Amino acid sequence: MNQPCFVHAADLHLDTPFEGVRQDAPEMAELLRDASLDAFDRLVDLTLERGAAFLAIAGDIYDGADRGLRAQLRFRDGLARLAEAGTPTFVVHGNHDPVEDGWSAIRSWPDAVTIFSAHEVETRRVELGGAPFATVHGISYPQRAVHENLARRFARTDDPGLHVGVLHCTVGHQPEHDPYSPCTVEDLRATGLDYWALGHIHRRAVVHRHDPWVVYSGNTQGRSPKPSEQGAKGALVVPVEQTGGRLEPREPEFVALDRVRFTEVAVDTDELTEISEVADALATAAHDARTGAEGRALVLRARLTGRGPVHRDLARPGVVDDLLTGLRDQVAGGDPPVWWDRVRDETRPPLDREALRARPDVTGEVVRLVDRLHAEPDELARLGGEADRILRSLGHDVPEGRPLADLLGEAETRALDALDDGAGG
Ligand SMILES: [Mn+2]
Repeated sequence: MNQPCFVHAADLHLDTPFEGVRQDAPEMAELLRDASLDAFDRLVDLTLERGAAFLAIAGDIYDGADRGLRAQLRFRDGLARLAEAGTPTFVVHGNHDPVEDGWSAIRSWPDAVTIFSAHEVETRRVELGGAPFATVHGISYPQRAVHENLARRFARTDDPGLHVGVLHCTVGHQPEHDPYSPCTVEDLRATGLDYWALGHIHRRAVVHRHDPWVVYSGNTQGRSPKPSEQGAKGALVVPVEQTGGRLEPREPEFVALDRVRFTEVAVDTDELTEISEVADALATAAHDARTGAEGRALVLRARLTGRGPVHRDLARPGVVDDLLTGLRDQVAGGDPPVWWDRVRDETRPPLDREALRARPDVTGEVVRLVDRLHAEPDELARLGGEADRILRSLGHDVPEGRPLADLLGEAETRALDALDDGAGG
């Protein structure tokens, strides 16, 4: 028998239009058109395979308030499939699909489906094997912009079992997302609930462990090549254990459900002397990304960093575009498809230390200090020991087995990069 568990997902964004992926990759465009819906079907499969007690979906089911019919029917069919197996689903709406702004083609849902209202927090009880298992609490967004701290409306009831909150909200400072329904971990803890199944932030994160668990499952399918949409996307299976007569959630298990994966690779060009080596390094990175994606289609972005001789070549007109075209040709016709979205050149000119040393400013001071330390190994060793002590006291790992002179060189490069005002060759 499976361990008792429930499934937490959010931000399905069904029928998402996938901004930022261009028209000139027809195979990829076709895959992307169905990717969010396929990920949802896989979510239903996962819930059934694990024999989960219920599925909680924390908002942004649809990408836009107009909610395409195709997405609505697919969603209903999936929840009906769960209902037939006796598995309840709990759904809240978020800022992308608020209750009052949206058009709903579906007027009746199976009994096992709860779409939480936008008026007040509602609670539903779930049984497992005839015994009380959980109470699920939730509230939807009435309209897009919700500035009220909805977490404050939740409170644990006397019902036995696990108490799970389903909410679309912003915990703490989240610069990449609109701060809808802002709250703190303390607000969530004060409710007395055991697990917060949250949505809105697309990057998966366990914000707080135990009493309560505060967790963003992230979205089920990446939507664009930007950072919060990169990497594996899917849902969380949350195991539940009985300890001392009490049911408690355990560390959630992530299961990837995405069909198309957005990945960024970074290539450091410091040691490269020719453009052909840059192309080779990118091809290798693509190969590795493909292996890591386990049979999924890939949308790739590359970032070129470092200060090497190829900087000058990359800066010539048309070179980066040609590099991109060459990469696209290499992966054309692959199955599963791979699409290079962009190559960004962030390389900088090699540093001219002689010129920098002569400068009267902080940049010059950094170079002179590094030279002094290289000339005085005892002083360097003393500083190295001091740095180790500070790192340890802050709970950081101390790099081992690397000569201090190497570390000093790296520190200099970082400092000079940070101070860079166009200095260099
Ligand atoms: Mn969302």
